[in-house]
Amino acid sequence: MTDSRIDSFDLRDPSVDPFAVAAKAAEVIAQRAGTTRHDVALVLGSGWGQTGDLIGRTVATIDNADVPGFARAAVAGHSGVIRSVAIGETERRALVYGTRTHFYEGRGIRSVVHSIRTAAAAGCRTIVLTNGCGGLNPTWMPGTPVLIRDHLNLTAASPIEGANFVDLTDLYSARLRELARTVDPDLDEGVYVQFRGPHYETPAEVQMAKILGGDLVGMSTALEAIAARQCGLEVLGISLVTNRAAGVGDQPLSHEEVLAAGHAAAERCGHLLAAVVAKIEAQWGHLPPAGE
Ligand code: 8IG
Repeated sequence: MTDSRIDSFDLRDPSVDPFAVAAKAAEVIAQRAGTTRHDVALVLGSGWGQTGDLIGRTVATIDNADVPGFARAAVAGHSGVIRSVAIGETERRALVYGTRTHFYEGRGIRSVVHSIRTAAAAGCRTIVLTNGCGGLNPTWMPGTPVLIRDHLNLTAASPIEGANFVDLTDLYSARLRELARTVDPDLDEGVYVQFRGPHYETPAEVQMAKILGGDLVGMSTALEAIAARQCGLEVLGISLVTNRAAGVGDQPLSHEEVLAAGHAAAERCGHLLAAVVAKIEAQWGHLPPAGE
């Protein structure tokens, strides 16, 4: 970032360093939340909106619009706020994003991953990426949470700029998937396929995803996970199958169905997220608490 741009937080300006904007965003969040560090971040996707409340007590609610680089919510069912949540009865904090920017919104890929970079700048070591998606496995009823084991990024884009050859071999932490299974042993896992959207797939595209090794189709998480790995965050990805992917069931797809599946699954997903965050926190017991 050049001196003349030091006060510019416009992520679309190529002379602006997106990591500097993330650092500034983390500064604002720290100020509003009254803590210099958050430990774990969560991105709540379609169907996961209510689950944040179960993680702990909300200490601060921050409007996206007040934080450098963040945009307002664009999708119904998402709230445009960031919350700082005290994890259980501990001193540690979770940074909970109630919304995300999708690649299909056309605000640029830096905007898509800004929340991830901000989480890393805020001190987080772990990020839980959730989403609503279509399921290819017909035994996954709408409302079934599935762990992401790996992904296929079909957006033809990357959030990483320049010659940074980031290793994605173990992008979705096997350790965190195991941890999630100690909470909910019935959790299945699968390969998440990110399409650009915003239209859903054709049945032929869903078949293509299946032949390529995919199990879940969505529009968000792969690009965020790549950015998270570049920042050194450990990633847990959890999809909520809100609908059968096009052509897998005999129903047409609708956003209303997505919201209904989210409501139906709220209890299982809320308990899952809260217990996973508590267990992540517990394993850090020997480390200094946030702020030290
Ligand atoms: I919710 O069936 C949700 N998001 N690409 N396909 C894609 N994204 C989705 C779907 C789906 N359902």
